[in-house]
Amino acid sequence: MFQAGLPHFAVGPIVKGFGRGSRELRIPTANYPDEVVQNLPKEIATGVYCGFASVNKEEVHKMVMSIGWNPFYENSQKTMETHIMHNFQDDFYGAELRVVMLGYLRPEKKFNSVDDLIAEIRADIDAADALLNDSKFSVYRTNCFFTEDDNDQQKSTEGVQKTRRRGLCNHVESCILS
Ligand code: ADP
Ligand code: RBF
Ligand code: MG
Repeated sequence: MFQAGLPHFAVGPIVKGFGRGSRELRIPTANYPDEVVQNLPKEIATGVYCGFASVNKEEVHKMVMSIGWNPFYENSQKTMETHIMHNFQDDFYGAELRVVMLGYLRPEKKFNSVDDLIAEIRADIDAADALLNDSKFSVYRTNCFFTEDDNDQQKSTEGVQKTRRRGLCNHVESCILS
């Protein structure tokens, strides 16, 4: 459960993938562009993670994330895709996705059928749902990383000091800031 490199914060825009998440699996995943994936520190292993996420600095939700080559589909490109545990009315391609990865759930697997893949992802979601209720994680859910404007933080020394005093914000890595 405890994994090198965690907690890990990432920020970036949501791009189009293969469109399989919603269509075939009924589990949509918001994909990061290659620049964010390439920016991951080496100690972040491929596999399935859980944590919190927000879209355009709105509400913070639980999330599960898959990092890797999706062995079931034999992708040639490494992806970093987040399923946000919330029912959204519409797509939000191009929006800013913020995530904090807090727990490592398992390595990526190759399954015999789509149904087996779906069942495993459903189990990941249930495990994440329970795990993230732990009070030790609430500090991340309410962290200023999800609410404060990075440009303001960079421009204003006072802002930087304020966020540092509250902690955690200075851990931001893997960022593509607009
Ligand atoms: P793609 O292959 O383009 O990533 P998906 O089928 O995985 O397509 O669908 C992902 C898209 O669905 C996201 O980019 C986002 O716009 C939308 N979406 C809607 N609800 C969710 C959700 N709960 N979690 C993640 N993405 C969602
Ligand atoms: N793909 C795999 O090939 N093997 C996996 O073990 C795997 N685990 C996943 C776990 C989660 C929580 C999520 C959201 C996705 C996972 N995927 C896995 C990726 C899945 O194949 C991918 O979301 C679809 O291909 C749509 O892009
Ligand atoms: Mg996707």
